[in-house]
Amino acid sequence: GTLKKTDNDTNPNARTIEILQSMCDYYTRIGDQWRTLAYRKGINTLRQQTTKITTEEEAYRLPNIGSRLAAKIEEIVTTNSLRRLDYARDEPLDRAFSTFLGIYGVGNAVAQRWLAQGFRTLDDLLGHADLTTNQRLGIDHYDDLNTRIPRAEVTALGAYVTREAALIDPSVELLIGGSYRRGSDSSGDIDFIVTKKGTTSISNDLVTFLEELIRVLTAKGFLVATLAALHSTRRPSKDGPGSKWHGCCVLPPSEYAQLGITREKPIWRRIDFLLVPESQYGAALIYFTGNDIFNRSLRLLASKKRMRLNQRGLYKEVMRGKGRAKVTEGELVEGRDERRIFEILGVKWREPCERWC
Ligand code: DTP
Repeated sequence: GTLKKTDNDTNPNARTIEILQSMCDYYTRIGDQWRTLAYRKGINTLRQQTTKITTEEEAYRLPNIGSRLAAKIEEIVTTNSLRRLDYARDEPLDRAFSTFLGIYGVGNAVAQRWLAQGFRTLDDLLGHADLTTNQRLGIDHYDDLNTRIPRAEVTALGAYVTREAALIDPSVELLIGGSYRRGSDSSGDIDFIVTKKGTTSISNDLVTFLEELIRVLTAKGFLVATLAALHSTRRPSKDGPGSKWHGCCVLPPSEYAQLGITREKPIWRRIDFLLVPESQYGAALIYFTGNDIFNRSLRLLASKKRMRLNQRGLYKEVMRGKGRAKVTEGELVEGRDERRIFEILGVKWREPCERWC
């Protein structure tokens, strides 16, 4: 049977998960990767339970839940809160830090620097800090860009883009990856994976297609901001220059109405386009479907089999040269076919909706 994540609203452990998630977010903010991972695994276990876990003993018997996490689960159920979280929240610096991390493109280093400079609120930043164009945009649209996108809206945004794309070049294929492909009822952003049959590299016609799509969607008022332009990569990366575009989009008001949503003004949504040659499509699908923990476990599995998995393909490690000139190189085994990559790795196929961990 398929193991599908239960929806947040119907999960008997929803409240426990919500509080543990806040704790997990806190550990992410302070850069504690080990605890972040432990919490995420525990949360994932709780999501799969069909009954409410109320005691420490019950929790401890589940996979990926250790004694300390089990104790916290009982504390949450009996007190409806977690003391540790209340302490973390009461730190004014932590509050400011997490606010700053909510700004698009802002990471630990920038957020820390602003704290050290004495800034505590978004208004402080707007008034004094030396902001990049993107940071300013991230502050101006802070609430929008921190709101998850309901699945129905992702579907509508996707249909809008696909319709325009087909008018430009019907042979180009577009697919929405990320949490949407995993069946999530909401997504943080929209990740379009764009490919064309027969391509073995990011060919000129793929790039020309995307340039034209962006031009048309901008002219129609659908795309409202560019965060990373197609040719902004300073150093050509391995996927070649001009392989991705990041920006913001809004759904036309008439489309909102069709979804049965009335909205004063449209909400800005984050949207990405990634160009992928067909020869790498399978590996790219795996990578951009995630989730990130599932990706990490597949990569670890590959390395145990002396292979390497990245967003371009599955590679076999081969030794070349002799003596001191000996080097390991990757030889492409499979890139095109998602199922084949699972097969070669020797793992059972998992539908996107089964890739939560
Ligand atoms: P969300 O609903 O929050 O958007 P998501 O779509 O899973 O969740 P992203 O849009 O940030 O998350 O990223 C899309 C996919 O890209 C993700 O599911 C897995 C992959 N990915 C992103 N970052 C990493 C990473 N650091 N390691 C491995 N895979 C990653």
